[in-house]
Amino acid sequence: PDVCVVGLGYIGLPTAAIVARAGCKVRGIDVSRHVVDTINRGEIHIEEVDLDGLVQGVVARGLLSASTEIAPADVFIIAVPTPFDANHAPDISYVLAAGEAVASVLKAGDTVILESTSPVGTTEQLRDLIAARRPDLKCPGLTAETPDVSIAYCPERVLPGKILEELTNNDRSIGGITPRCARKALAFYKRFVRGTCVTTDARSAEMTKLVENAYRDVNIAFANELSMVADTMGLDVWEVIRLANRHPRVNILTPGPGVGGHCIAVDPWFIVHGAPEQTPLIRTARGVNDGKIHHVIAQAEALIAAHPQARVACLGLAFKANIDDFRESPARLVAVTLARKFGDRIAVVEPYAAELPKEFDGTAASLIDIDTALETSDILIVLVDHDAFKAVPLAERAHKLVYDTRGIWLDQPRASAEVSAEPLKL
Ligand code: SAJ
Repeated sequence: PDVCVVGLGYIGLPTAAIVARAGCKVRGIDVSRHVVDTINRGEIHIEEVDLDGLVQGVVARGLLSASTEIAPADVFIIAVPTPFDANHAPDISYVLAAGEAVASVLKAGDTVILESTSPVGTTEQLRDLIAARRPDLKCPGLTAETPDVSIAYCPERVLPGKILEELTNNDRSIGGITPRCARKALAFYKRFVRGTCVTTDARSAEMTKLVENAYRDVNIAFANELSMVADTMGLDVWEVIRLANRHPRVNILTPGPGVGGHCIAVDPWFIVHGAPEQTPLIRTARGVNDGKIHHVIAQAEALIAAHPQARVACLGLAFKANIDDFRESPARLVAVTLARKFGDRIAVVEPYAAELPKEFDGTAASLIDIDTALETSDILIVLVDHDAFKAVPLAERAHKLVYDTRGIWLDQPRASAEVSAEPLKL
């Protein structure tokens, strides 16, 4: 089939490239002229392992092209953002705008698949929109007769940094507006997915995606809460978790400076918004994870203030290890807050950055490499568990004061790891 992917971001572009590699002719649509031009040159506008070579190859073979204009196809995949507003209410306007565009070129026999993380009921809203725009087409769930088009929800569940691998190997949930829609979408995904594709209804598939990320958020919140309890009690949280995880049915996740990224800190709100009375746990977990950022800032500030002559290196800006994505990153928030408060005493080490992000403008903080940090800094604040940081041997940091929010240096002498501040109450 000819395929049209609407939205060429972190999900849409890798998906378009993989579908093209499977031999389909793919047209990618994006509102950004820059994105479209970049892809048509065989280049990419986002960083993801191995994506550059893949895109270059499928563009060169004429299998993938990009455009700002929608055109007829047999299968449409919608992969546009679903942000939330100031009240944590989901904003599905990009999905509906994409639906409008798709509706304008839809024909009998086509399949429309929504991949964007969406509140429960969005796929039905998409169907209603298509039905309203195209009264000439019979839409699924609205007619007793065989519908003209199929509409399904199939969430992506790939991990940034492993997108191409996970796009192919992960299992997929495919939720049809009707079982027939699910089977149509299933036949399409089977072309390029090696994992098991499980069919269900659209609403269950929508909820499944939200539940996966809320599950992770709640479990990270448990680890983060433990880390704050351990600070208060003067315990080493890493030791406690290591021992507890020896229990066959316990698997506590890793504390950190808070939860970043574009999914885990966002998607739980879609559930809370849909059922505010029933979600005290999910809401509280969000609060714990956001609160952890402020706990780390306060602990770091106290440590730095207690050593007025010390020079400080913040290790990492990315939202997690070994990627160059600094958006929605607790590490970045911690580092910029310290830079604003302590000025030129603060340096930042981020091997994935060529320069400090904009919000550091006006601060006296500098970007240095890890070797310089080890030579010139007295205090090291570990904010990201990049492999490059993990690899620093004890001999090079034993004499430093270390605040290790990620637990990457468990051999660090305890005395120097202690934060001299009073533990914080949140
Ligand atoms: N984190 C911790 N401790 C942990 C695990 C993670 O502090 O033990 C932090 C990370 O440092 C990061 C944040 O949580 O700041 C999220 O990182 P992540 O690696 O857990 O997840 P993401 O946001 O990169 O990708 C998630 C994945 N969802 C799940 O694992 C349930 C991915 O499969 C989804 O496709 C993706 O969200 C998405 O697009 O929804």
